[in-house]
Amino acid sequence: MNFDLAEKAYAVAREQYALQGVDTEDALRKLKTIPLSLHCWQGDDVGGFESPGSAPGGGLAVTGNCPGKARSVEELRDDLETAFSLIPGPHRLNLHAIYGEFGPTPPDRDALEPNHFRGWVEWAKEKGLKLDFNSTCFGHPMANSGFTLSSPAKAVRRFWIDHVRCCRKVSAFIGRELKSPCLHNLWIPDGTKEAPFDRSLYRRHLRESLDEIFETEYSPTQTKDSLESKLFGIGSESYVVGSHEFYLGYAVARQKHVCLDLGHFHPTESVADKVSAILPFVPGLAFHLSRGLRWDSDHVVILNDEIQAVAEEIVRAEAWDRCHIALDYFDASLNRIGAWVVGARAALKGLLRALLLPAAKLAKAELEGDGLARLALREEAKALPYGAVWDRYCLTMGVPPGDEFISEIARYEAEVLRGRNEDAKTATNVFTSKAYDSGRLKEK
Ligand code: RNT
Ligand code: ZN
Repeated sequence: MNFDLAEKAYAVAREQYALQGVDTEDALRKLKTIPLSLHCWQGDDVGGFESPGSAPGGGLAVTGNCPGKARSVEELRDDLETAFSLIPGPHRLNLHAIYGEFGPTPPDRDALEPNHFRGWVEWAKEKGLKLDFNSTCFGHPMANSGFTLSSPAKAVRRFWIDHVRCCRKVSAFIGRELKSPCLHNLWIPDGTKEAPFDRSLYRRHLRESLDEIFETEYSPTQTKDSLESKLFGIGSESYVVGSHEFYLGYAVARQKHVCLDLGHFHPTESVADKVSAILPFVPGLAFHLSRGLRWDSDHVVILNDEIQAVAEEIVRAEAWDRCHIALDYFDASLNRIGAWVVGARAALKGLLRALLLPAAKLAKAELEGDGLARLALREEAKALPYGAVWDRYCLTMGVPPGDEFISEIARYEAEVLRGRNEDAKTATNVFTSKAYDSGRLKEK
């Protein structure tokens, strides 16, 4: 990058924005306080480290076979460090329960302990990162029936209730250690391919399971709970137990966070519009920024209208401590680290553009009922030189501006990823192999 040119471009942009009543320095100061929670599972196609060669299950599909996926916690951390070095701003990492350091004999999921995640906490302390956490209620024989917390089988419910209780304990431990509340998010795959006869049966079970899970209270300085709904999944096309309405009702009644995944609603439904509708009634919101192409396909986030609209609503809400922004997609057809970087930078650009809107002028037009000015101001704002402000942000944060990160990724691919031996990840999943104690499945 030509630094002289970048500086001149920023000086001009700053003046142009000032003419619109926007202080670019203010916008950058604000942006610097907004962390994105990067999803660890993009690094290894939602496999996890319970055993080599695990696949996600639960209707989640990862396509592509780009070489170099992380095969161990160490490799995943190396990849994350590379990604973080190319994304400006404060960082959080979103872990799933299957990413612990389990040793040669992993515990079953109902016996997870904070110790399994101590290594991540130490690493996070060293790198100045904060962590979030997710229960993993899929990719396990106890989820093979298509139900977990809502299962009619008591033993299955028991197993998953215990799993989620362990995960909340781990989350509280993480939050305490890192002195930053660790958001614990819960998504379950429960649902049916064909229409069930009794829809309320499963929802009753789910409500009771959640009530039992949340009996243990943790300080919100340590962990907060969020519940993630879904519209449909592969294998749950006709009925999803944890629908948006179900969790919205539950979250309002029990004061939990609602997690809005951009791929989990009807394609023409605006998730952005939900922000101001839900926020007054719950402690906070979580977002899974994603991109569904024709379905909940979890494509890499790009700066599209939807991301822009959600970013604008988050900025309007000014509820930074109540809005947790995470990424959720998985693409194995591209360099996985590059996929993290492109998506995170797109989300940050959306937030920056939202912070750079001529807010005072727009608010005035709205209050005066001047619909044309409101429309025109938004349209013209699209042509303002936010790219120069973005480059400035990257440079001041010590991260490559513009497209310079592409060569950094290429270098890492040549030096590190190409050397990873794919064959090393061929063993069977201990939990899907015959070694799993099938007696547990039969208990009623
Ligand atoms: C699934 C949900 C969920 C998962 C992750 C891996 O549809 O979006 O958030 O993507 O937990
Ligand atoms: Zn999600």
